[in-house]
Amino acid sequence: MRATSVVGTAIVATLFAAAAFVGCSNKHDSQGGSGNLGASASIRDLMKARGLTEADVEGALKTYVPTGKMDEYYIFASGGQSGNVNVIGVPSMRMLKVIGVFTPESWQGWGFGGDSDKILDQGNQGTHKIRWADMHHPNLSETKGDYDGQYLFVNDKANARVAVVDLSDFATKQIVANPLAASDHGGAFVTPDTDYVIETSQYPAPLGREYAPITEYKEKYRGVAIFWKFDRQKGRIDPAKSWAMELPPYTQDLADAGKLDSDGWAFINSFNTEMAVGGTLEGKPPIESGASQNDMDYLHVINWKKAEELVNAGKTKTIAGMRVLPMDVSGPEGVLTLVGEPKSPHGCDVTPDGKLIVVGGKLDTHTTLYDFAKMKTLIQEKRFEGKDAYGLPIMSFKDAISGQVEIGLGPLHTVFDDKGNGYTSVFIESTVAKWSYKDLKKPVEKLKVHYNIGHILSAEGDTVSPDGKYVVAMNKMSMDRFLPVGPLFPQNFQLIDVEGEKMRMLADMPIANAEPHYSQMIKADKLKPAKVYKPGTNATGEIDPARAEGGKERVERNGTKVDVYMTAIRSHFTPDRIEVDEGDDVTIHIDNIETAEDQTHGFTIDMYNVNVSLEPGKHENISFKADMPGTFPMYCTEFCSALHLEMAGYFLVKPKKH
Ligand code: K7E
Ligand code: CUA
Repeated sequence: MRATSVVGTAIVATLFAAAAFVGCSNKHDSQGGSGNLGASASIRDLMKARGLTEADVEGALKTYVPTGKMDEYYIFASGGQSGNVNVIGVPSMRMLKVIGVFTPESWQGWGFGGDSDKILDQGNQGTHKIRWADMHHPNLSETKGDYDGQYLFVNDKANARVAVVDLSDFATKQIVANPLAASDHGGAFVTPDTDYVIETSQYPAPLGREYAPITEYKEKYRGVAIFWKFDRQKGRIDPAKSWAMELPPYTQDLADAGKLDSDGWAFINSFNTEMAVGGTLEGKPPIESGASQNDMDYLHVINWKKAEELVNAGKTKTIAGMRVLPMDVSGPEGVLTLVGEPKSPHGCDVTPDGKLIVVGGKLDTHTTLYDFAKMKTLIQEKRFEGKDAYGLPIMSFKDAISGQVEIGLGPLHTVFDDKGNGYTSVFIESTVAKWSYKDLKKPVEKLKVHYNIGHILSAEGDTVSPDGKYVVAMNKMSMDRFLPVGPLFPQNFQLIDVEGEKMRMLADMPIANAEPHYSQMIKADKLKPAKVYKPGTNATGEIDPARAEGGKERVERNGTKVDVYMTAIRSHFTPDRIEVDEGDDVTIHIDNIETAEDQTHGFTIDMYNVNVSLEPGKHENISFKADMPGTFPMYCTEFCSALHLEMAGYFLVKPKKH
């Protein structure tokens, strides 16, 4: 149970005083609100009636954002298996948007016949058209180690892909498909100036996704880290300038880029250095137990600046079209070095000063703090205690760390505030542990969460200058927190106030569409989203050469190819009738020619699986074969005006004579 803090009591006391002063009456509540509570309801009566404690009222006061006021922060949350990004306001914990990324999202018309299909197709793997993702780690673009509010990068663990979201319109602009690995996890982490977006594999497999029997695991299976080069001018990843590093077939897990002192370096932890491959049907132990034999797994310490030089010097081999720096180069060159980490680690988080790497051990009760300066010296002086099976040098664990902090049962991820504190999610205990990475003592405080916290995030937490203020516990379970909705429960984000001496639980937010993994929180005033598009803007952000303009609408026919140039404006489409022959290849080039903000139209052709969202100025190219003869209404799917229902027309497909 929560104790009421001194701060909380003070706030509530002030509130009561204020209520007494105005008599807490609703004399001018004609705008609604608490009208039905009666003119004489005092705050205390209200609390009593609703069964609220003073701590509850404090939480409400600290998170309520009245109509007309805005939140202070955005959260960009992984949408887990939904494959899309959830955008949430803080402190209100209100959902602001779902950004369609890897998965069709029909309100935005993401993946229903318009140009977004081409972006989704960039993420196809092999012969498979992939339309879902297991999104884990969103990362905001950085300049000098601070979020700059320009781009968001996300990874797909299930199909090894990375996407680029442009925060000028909150829309996905690019998906890159990893050509080397079939799954990833350590991504999408950015370097301090967003030169690179790092994506590291999870489950080892032959690079380039070749077949190799599982009995050849040690020889042929590999891990990999891709350094996707980001072209800030274009706002796109440049695959041609990207490269990769071959890693041993240990199951690489989380990663983080160094900053400040450790800029130019990256860190990836791993589990299953036993290289267990399962075989439960043949009576062998499952991967889960085989992977927990050794006392130590390996943290991979990568000097990516130097790796980049070696890549540019041509020390690579090419696999599946990508330059790959092999281990027999990176090991001896001091570019890839290992150091032990306690059993089955999970989180890997660099402190804001870049001096320490905090690793949480799922099966250990500690977080371990690796000292970057010590490791750098060990690598420079080639002071190693041995080599692994792949010839990679191993540093002594004792010499590489500055200490360990006894956290509790199942520490996973750690985030930071502005005062030198780390906040670690403790999975098995279901707590947030607050401790100081300056003095490495036991946690000063633990706060219960409900339940099974996975990731944790803090305000501007991955920057060189975190804000403190808020931490959010991202809980896997929500038993007894929300109205029951059947056996699949929502997940639970819990907003925690970390400004004062003690952590205070402020609010719960059910996440109804996914199991989120990581999220980041950015100060809202760093973003400058557009309110309307420049006329003719397509899904890639360019002015489309095929844009339709008012007065120039037309239908062009060339054999069986039909191009329709169409505009949408309250409350009609021009043209509003299209007649084609069965089998024609139809492209509708459609523009919303509105210029006023929030005047969105939608466009669908019934039964043709076509739906696009046309925000003001937006252009879409919709291509399909008119393979189904008949009479199909087409209409605007957004209630845009009083005559919205009249914003309609017909798409007629004349049957072929057989
Ligand atoms: Cu769920 Cu970051 Cu993929 Cu931990 S990971 S919880
Ligand atoms: Cu346009 Cu409804």
